[in-house]
Parts: sequence; structure tokens; C-alpha cells
Amino acid sequence: MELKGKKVLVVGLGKSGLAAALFLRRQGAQVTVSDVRSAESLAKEIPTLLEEGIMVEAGGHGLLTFRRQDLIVVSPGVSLDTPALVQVRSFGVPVIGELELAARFLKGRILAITGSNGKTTTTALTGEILKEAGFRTLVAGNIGVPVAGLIEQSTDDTWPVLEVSSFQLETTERFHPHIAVILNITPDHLDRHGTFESYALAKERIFAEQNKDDSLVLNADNERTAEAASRSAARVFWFSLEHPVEQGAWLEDGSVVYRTAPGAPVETVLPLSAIPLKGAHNAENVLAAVCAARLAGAPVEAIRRAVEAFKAVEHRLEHVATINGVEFYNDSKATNVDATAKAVAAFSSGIHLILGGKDKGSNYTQLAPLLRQRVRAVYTIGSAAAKIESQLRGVVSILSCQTLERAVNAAAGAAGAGEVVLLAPACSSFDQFENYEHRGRVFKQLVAQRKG
Ligand code: UMA
Repeated sequence: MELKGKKVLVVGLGKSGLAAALFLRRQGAQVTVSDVRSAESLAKEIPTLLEEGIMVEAGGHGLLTFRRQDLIVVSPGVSLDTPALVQVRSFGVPVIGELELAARFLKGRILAITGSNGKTTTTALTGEILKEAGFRTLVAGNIGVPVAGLIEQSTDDTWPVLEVSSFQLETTERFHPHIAVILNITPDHLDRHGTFESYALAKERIFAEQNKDDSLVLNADNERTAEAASRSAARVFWFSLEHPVEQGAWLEDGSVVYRTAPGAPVETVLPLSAIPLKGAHNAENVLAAVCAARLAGAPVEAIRRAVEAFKAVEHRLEHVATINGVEFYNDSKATNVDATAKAVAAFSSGIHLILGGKDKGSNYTQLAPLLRQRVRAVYTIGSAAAKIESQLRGVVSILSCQTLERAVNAAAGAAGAGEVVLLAPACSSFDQFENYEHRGRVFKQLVAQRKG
């Protein structure tokens, strides 16, 4: 793909947009960036861009700006339903995502991981395993490092380990991972994708360009994920917490085991007790990472060492503190109902659960059975509070707190020794915070203040 002299518009000036614009400029394109934010709120980015010879449109997406382009590159957070994009697509201007652009130039063999939950942990762990095995590894994508920023570091023998989201996959065309992993598909982002099926189909784009020389790793225990196998041209490998699989990873006699092909010897990879992460969902993430890493050629010993040394990723069921016998856990990344269910399931009882934030069209009643069994009280925050309260009324005691500060104080005040205060909000954070990381940091500060 020749970019020199091409007029390219980058839509959205977050991390991805900035990395894409700078890469395009380095390739000699005439680059413009368009963002709905005002020039004042882009004050940090604009001087850098202008210095590089990149034009900036702030405060909205002008149709004229969009029409003049040879190519449009969208950031993951920008919906394809944005009016200016709908119009230019109807005129035939090519529109691709930042991931698609970057992957066209990236060297090496791509290992890509998607799923509704567990993506970041599995991506980080797989990256650690490949590094431990001595492979040249680049970890990037939805994990917080735009792929466009790493292109020039990739070589033919690199393994880019990419966390990819439905937002990124929606705008791919030729994206072709050598190994693709789908961890699970459960409802999320319905406000953006409209229906569960269209969200699930966006995820399936991870294997759309794969062929018989590639591998697809699927969760045998998740129905919507397993069914994708029938549409894949790749060799399918499985992981399961529940039963042995023909080829892939599962649990046997308290150990993680792996088999490369039907009938091949079963390899014992590591005992379950050596996994330093809490919760069954994390055992699933380890199975997926083991499978992907074995397929990439990592030896069992390297896998064992990397898993044993792995620390929980920040904001994912992260242990924050123990104060007067009360455990505080930060799972700010639990931004959908399924992730919250997994976090709650990691503790047997005595949970004081902070729920709420910005609703994404979710159904919170699905949490009812788990809440009845394990949760002492729910503390609601943010704009989704009224919906959560109306859906969970009568299931569990609910205290309306509005802010995270009040919720932490109320939950900490009510929790007794041996109990847990858990931030696993089932919502996105954008009504009260910049992002889930910001929400998680504020939670940790509030807990730290209680330590005194
Ligand atoms: N914007 C517009 N027009 C719009 C919408 C947004 O101009 O119609 C602008 C905003 O004003 C803002 C910029 O676009 O300036 C933000 O772009 P972005 O939302 O794509 O954010 P980035 O900073 O580029 O971060 C993105 C991912 N964000 C989203 O998918 C929402 C990050 O994933 C990812 O880490 C990063 O690229 C690097 O690859 C975050 C995320 O929440 C963690 N992902 C979702 C999830 O995990 O559930 C999918």
C-alpha cells in the first residue's frame, strides 16, 4: 500500500489516532486529523501535530474535510454510523480502522486475541510467555498500546501479540493473524453494535482472512464462541475448563494439560495451584494462553515459568489492600455484566459490591442468582444506578451512593473481617471518569486513604 503523497484523514485524536497520524506522516502522506473535541481540549496534541506538518480539524467532523481524502483511518472509539463517515462511504472513499492500517505494514507473524472478557490478561500473559521463550515479541492493541506506533520495531521474526476489540475488528479488511484466539463472546457494547449478533460477527472477523495454515483457538465451554468453528478455514484448537478436547488445552487431575493433535501424547504443563491469579475465569485465560503459546512454539518449561511469575494486570481483580481483615479488590475493567459475574464468582461469600457507571444497554438481572448467593450488599454509582436498582430490587440489599467515594466509604463501613469490598461495576466509566483506569486509580486512592 503506497501512502506517499496520499491525502489521508485520521478520525479521532486519542492514542490510536495520534499514533496512526504520525505513522502516516512518516510514510509521506498528507495527513489531516479530525476530532469532535474543541481546540482547547486538544491543546496538548495540536502543537506536536502541526510541527510534523499534520493538519487538525477540531470541534467536529466536517463533511468537506472528509470528502477531500484518498483514505480515511478511524479510531476504534469512532462509530461507523458517524454521519460524515456514512456519507463519504457512500461516495466510495475507503474507510479502514487503525488496526487494519497498522497490520498492513506490520512484519512478523501476528498472534491476535479477542473476547468479551479476559483479553488483556491473556494478551499480557501470552506476551510474557513468548518473551520467556526467547521470541522477539511486541505486545500491543486494545491493551493500551496502538499497533500503529510499533510498526517500525517489527521484523520478520517478530511475534506481534495483539489484543483486538470488536471496535477494531469491525473495520478490518485484510487483517490476518497466524494464530487467533476468541476467549468468549457474551453481551457487551450493545449501544455501539446494536445487537448481540452483530457484535459477535465483528469478533468473528478475527479469523475472516485465515486459511488452513493458520490456527484458531476457541473456548469449548462458551456456546457462541464454539459455534464459530463451523465458519473457520483455519485449524481449530480448543480450550475447556470442563472436559478434555481433541487438540488444545484443558484441566486434568489438578493440572493444565495440552495436546497438539488428536491422539498425540498429553503434555502436563503446570499444576493449577501454580496459577497466581484468582478466579475460574483466570484459569480459562491461562488455558487459552497455553494453547496459543504452544502453537507459536513456546516450550512447556517457558510457559510454566512465565505463568508462575505472572502478576494480575492492573484493574483486573487486582488486590488493593487488607484493612481490618477486609479485602479490597479493584476490578474496574469489569465493564460488562459477564465480567462482573466472573469477579463475583471468584469469592465464595461476604461481598460488598460496587456497581454502576454508564449503562451500555445491559441486562443486570442476569446477576441475580450470584448476588443472592454471595453478595451482602450492592452500592450503586453513576448514571446507570436507577436502572440497576430497578432491575435488582428485592434480590439483594442496595444502597444508592451516586459517587465512588460514598460507595467505598459505605461498603468499607459495613464490611466485617473476612469480607470483601469489590469494585466490579458492570458499566463503562465515562459518565464520571476519563476511563476505567481513572476509575480504578480513584478507587485505589480512596482505599489508601482509609489505610491512613
Ligand atoms: N472521537 C471523535 N469522534 C467520535 C468519537 C470519538 O472525534 O465520533 C474522538 C474523541 O474525542 C477522542 C478520540 O476520538 O479524542 C478517542 O478515540 P478512541 O475512543 O478510539 O480512543 P483511543 O485513545 O484511541 O483508544 C483506543 C481504544 N479505545 C476504544 O476502543 C474506545 C483503547 O481501548 C485502546 O487501548 C487504544 O485505542 C489503543 O489501541 C480502550 C477500550 O475501552 C481500553 N476498549 C474497549 C474495551 O476494552 O471494552 C473496546
